[in-house]
Amino acid sequence: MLDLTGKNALVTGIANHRSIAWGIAQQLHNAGANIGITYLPDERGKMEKKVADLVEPLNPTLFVPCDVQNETQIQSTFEAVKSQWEKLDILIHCLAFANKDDLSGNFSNVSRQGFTQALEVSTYSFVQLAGAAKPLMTEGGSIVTLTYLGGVRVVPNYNVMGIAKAGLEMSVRYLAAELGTQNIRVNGISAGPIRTLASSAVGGILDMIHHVEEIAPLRRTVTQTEVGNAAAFLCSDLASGITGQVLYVDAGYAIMGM
Ligand code: NAD
Ligand code: 0WE
Repeated sequence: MLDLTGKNALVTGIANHRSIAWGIAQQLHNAGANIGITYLPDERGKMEKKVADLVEPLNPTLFVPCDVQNETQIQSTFEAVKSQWEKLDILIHCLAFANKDDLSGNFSNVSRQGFTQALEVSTYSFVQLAGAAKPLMTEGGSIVTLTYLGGVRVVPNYNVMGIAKAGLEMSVRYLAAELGTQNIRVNGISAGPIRTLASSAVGGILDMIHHVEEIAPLRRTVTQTEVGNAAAFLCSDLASGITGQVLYVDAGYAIMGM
């Protein structure tokens, strides 16, 4: 059975009740994991309050700010893990960012700054968090990141995020090869489009969702809970032989050719 009791799980990327990371955190909690949460802080502390209220039912034993563009915050996040938990078992990387202007129009118009920022926040952060988790996963572990089809095929307007996700999926493989010797598994989940804070800011997301509902074998999109269940599986002993993979949780959409 899927059992995560005794496992310490650090979850990044919760912004609100629609976040994929929220679906994942709930399913890890349901499977018995001890939960730690990181959030992206803002000046007024609004995010801290919002996320704290949301995650309260999961009784998190760690709740720390972590802007992945801030070296100090990444360091203190893993210092907190070390001092309060001693060991880490599960790391969920569930965040991405690109300038809104870079998610429409011609890809070749992307600026150096926009390209760099998208890859720093969405791709490099994964490598960095995995590297920081490595010495704390003393009993082995499981690392999961969230990716999208736009990283392997052209999805109109996904643009620079597609390049970031391609790098992310290749990072899954290089990290899996490196961390495998410590029995740390590294996998990605490629989720179908879901209405979240990030995706709702994208023009035409509802049309994309309706397209998936017509074409996908299951004739629907997926939910945060379904992604959360797949993540819980990948983090459990049921997936002990699986590493370096990208698992599609997309109602089958990506298999279709016509
Ligand atoms: P979301 O807006 O709920 O989550 C994005 C998170 O990224 C937020 O919590 C935000 O605070 C965080 N973030 C942004 N910049 C950050 C920074 N500098 N430091 C720390 N955190 C930062 O949206 P979501 O759709 O749940 O996105 C989560 C992940 O799922 C992303 O990697 C996204 O690419 C991926 N994904 C989303 C979909 C979809 O359709 N929604 C599909 C496939 C994959
Ligand atoms: O990965 C994502 C969302 C990524 C994202 C979204 C935003 C919107 C607001 C990253 N950065 C930002 N920055 C903002 O300012 N998805 C998989 C959802 C998504 O985004 C798209 C999609 C889909 C699907 C963008 C264009 C086309 C399709």
